Amino acid sequence: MKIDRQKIEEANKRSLDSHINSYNYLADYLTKKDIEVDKVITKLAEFQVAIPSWALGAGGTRFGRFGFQGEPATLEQKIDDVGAIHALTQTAGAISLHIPWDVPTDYTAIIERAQSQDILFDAVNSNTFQDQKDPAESYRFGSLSHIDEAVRKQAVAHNTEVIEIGNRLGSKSLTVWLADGASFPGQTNFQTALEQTQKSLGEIYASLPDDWKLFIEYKPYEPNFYSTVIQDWGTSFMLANECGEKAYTLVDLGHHLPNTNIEQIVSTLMLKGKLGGFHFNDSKYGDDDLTVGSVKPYALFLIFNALVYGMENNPQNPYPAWMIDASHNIKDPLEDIIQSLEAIQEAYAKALLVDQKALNEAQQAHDVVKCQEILQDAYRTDVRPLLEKARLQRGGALHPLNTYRSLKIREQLVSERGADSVATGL
Ligand code: PSV
Ligand code: MN
Repeated sequence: MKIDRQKIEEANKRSLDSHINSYNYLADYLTKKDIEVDKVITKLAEFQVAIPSWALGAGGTRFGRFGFQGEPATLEQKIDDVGAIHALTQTAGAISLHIPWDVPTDYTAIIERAQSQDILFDAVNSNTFQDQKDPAESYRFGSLSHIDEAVRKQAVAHNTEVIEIGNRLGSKSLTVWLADGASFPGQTNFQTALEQTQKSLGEIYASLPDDWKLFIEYKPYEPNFYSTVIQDWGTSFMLANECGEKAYTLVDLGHHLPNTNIEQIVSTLMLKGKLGGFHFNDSKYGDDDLTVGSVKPYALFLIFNALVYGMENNPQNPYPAWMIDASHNIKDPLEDIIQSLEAIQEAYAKALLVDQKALNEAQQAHDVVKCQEILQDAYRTDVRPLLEKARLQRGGALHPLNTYRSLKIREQLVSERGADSVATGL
């Protein structure tokens, strides 16, 4: 199912006047504050976030899963779902595949399908946290960190295969999220596990094409509940440094213990040129995988403030690969992703409004009150008309969620795919 551009335009017409009024008002207000509104719009229009192939169906918990009607059952359908989100939001121009859930059968057809919907293939993700059918070796007690060489070899070979698959699709990066760890004290030797992991990552790194990047994700707990081998950004950073210059840390917002100062982590990594990838979501307690911005929008803004500063001041850091990594237990997954994209763009837009020069001056003067005022002045601005303008310029919907509903996209998906179609993946 492809969304007809004309239908989006028709829907836009209904709220165009109100958009023009609010945009003109805001643009005037910002211009008087010496903000170059056109530049902000261009940055927003260029900002693209990859959608993970595993987030297009309903997620679940260890207590069960409530399916959502019309889920994409094939890779083709997953690409179409991302295509639909992108047509509306103009912010989701890439898909991130998980192997072996998403191995293409016909590469040419898959590439064409993605291209026709303006979708690129972002980072490919390996999976050594599950055993596949009749595996030669089991990952029950780890993969890249395993004490048994045969298991490590299998896990390394899988990652190498993922790179090959990604290469055929035009991906340029591999993300390794390692679930390895221990569920009980004494279960593993921390030092051995770390050393084996370093060695395995080095072997994967050796088969990385020259123009590829390796993203090393960290997570403090789950599925192991006592320890994980790559538990925090410091461990990831250390491993990335030991691998080489094409290896980077990947920050997933949900992979921090409560109240961690993520914006400071982002700043440190960008200063060191090692922030490679970024996964968006939100949480109240842990890796809750909630809609971006639904619980802590101010924290998201502060993180974006650090990201914007890094993108403007740290040429040593590559442009990060952005991805949403959320799970939708009760919402329509596509609606949830649209909400997340809106929250991301909103936080980004607000961060772009921060008067960096004035902030620096206030910092130099130790004017703590002013520093806070400057940040909050940007945060309190209603930037939605800027987002609308950026979408409009690219042919997207003024109001993606409303348009998704008024065009009855979910209903169409259900009638095409059936009510009981189930997405592969998490
Ligand atoms: C598990 O926490 C997780 O959400 C990681 O964040 C990965 O990025 C993703 O699964 C897919 O492997
Ligand atoms: Mn993640």
